[in-house]
Amino acid sequence: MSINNPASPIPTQIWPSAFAERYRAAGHWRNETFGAWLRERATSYPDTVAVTGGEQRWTYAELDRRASNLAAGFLQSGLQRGDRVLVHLPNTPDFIGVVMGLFRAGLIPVYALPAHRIAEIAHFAQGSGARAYVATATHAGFDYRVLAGELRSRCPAIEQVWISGDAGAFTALEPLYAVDGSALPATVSQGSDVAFLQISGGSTGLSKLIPRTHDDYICTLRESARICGLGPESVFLGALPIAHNFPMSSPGFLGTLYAGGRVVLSLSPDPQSAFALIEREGVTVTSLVPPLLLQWLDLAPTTPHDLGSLQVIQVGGAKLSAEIARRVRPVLGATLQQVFGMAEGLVNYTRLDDPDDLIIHTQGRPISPDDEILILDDDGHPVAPGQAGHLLTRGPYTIRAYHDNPSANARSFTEDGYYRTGDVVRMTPEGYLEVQGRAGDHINRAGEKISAEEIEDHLLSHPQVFDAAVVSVPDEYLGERSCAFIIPKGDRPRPADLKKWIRGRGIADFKVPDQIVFVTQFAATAALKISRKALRADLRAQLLAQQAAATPPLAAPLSE
Ligand code: AMP
Ligand code: DBH
Repeated sequence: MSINNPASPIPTQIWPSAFAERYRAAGHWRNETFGAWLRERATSYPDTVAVTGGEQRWTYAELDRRASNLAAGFLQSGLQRGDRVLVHLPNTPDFIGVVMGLFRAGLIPVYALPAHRIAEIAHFAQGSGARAYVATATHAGFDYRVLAGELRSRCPAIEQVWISGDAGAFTALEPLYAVDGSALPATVSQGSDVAFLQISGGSTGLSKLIPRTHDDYICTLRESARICGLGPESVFLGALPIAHNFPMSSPGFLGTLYAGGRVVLSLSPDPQSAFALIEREGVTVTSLVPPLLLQWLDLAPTTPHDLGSLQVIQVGGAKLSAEIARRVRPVLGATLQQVFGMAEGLVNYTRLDDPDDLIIHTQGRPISPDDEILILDDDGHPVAPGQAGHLLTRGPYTIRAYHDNPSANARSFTEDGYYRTGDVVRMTPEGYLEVQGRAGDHINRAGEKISAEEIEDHLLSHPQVFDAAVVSVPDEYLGERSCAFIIPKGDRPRPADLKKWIRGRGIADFKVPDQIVFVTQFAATAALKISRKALRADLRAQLLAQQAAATPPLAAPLSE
């Protein structure tokens, strides 16, 4: 085990023994591991294509061999079982090769989105105690080698950097595929070991790290694949970034591989790229966020591509309106499946054979009968049936704790182990959930969650910002967009300069405020003791009222 960063413990995820015994007895946890099931699939159908991306096509046998070789290469470099490795790759076969290689070696991937920049990556590196970073050379106009250089100087604990493509000053990933890993065992892990660290969208402050075990994640993959009807004939298109929990596991690319199907990867989610792949590869299922679905619905009627192979379109990550949901079958010729999930665990699906009413109006019901659901009022009492309240949950694939984060754990989990999702839901008489909104202060921008607090902290470090409050504003296309209210200090910065400056802090582009409104004061702060939460709610309400009245800006605006 690594002694490189003794401050960051090896991740664990522990359920009380009575629960663990129950989940094993019920067959949710079967002591399966990623390394073992990949080997099993590769033995059962070696020549079936597992992964396609760009011009590459890897069979199950090839994926298994590549995973072993990478595992051997990673271990030869000095990494040891339990070490954390940041994975910062777009939708390429390398993503899947690398994570399968890490699993086989008992190394722990830490997932990052291609949109993440140095601020997020350094945070993940420090929080996880990672010793290595794997990235692509360039993607969507961004050079990850520059980021790698900054990361090495900020986080000396990162000893290894592997780059897919032209490695520049770093080590190339490609030669690791040629290391002979045939002597490695299929797995060195137990089902109860942590397989990887997923990241939360960050409802308060910076993203938190989510340790998921082989047992719990394979439980969600297996059941998700069953609920979505996946099998060896299924062809899943990864159009959203596959580091996201949704296209990774609900059932996503991992659930597809678990079911023996084929994964097709698109570097871009835009309909032009995706439609061509659907036709070429005979895609049967894919997962989208609502704004992307809108684009697909817009372009499908005139596309020259044949989309006839599509059977299921899953939509999740943010609330889908019933009006748009209704258009899926007539326009795309596929069954809509709503998916309401979270990287912490709980996933709800509408079932493929549900009546239209449930598919269009609800966000589904939990995967497992052992998913426990509480819907509570503000005082912590169960609401009357059908009323809206705070959703809390625990179950066989919902975590009991974040990695190394006592204060977040104290906030996010009850004493008896329920996860406070932050979502406000109501339950229909059929036991389906309708998402009403949320209690927390994040912005759900097209499925990407942005913490108001994280962005406020960035803004507050600008010399011309006296105070800042970031709120969500309804947006016809994105679902929500972000608006930063700013009280300037001295000369007021230009909104465009402020946006440029905040981008320069090295954060993901989707977190840069969409709108900036300058005000002379926050009216609500007159009460002094008002919480940030109340302040944000107040500013948001003012903005909405003003938009509704279509009158000029707020109480004391300076400019927009
Ligand atoms: P995260 O914890 O970052 O994985 O984000 C999960 C959150 O995304 C949930 O708690 C919800 O707030 C939101 N979410 C996911 N799917 C849906 C959906 N289908 N409808 C509404 N909100 C959703
Ligand atoms: O938004 C999410 O995080 C999400 C949505 C749908 C998720 O994690 C999932 C399904 O598993």
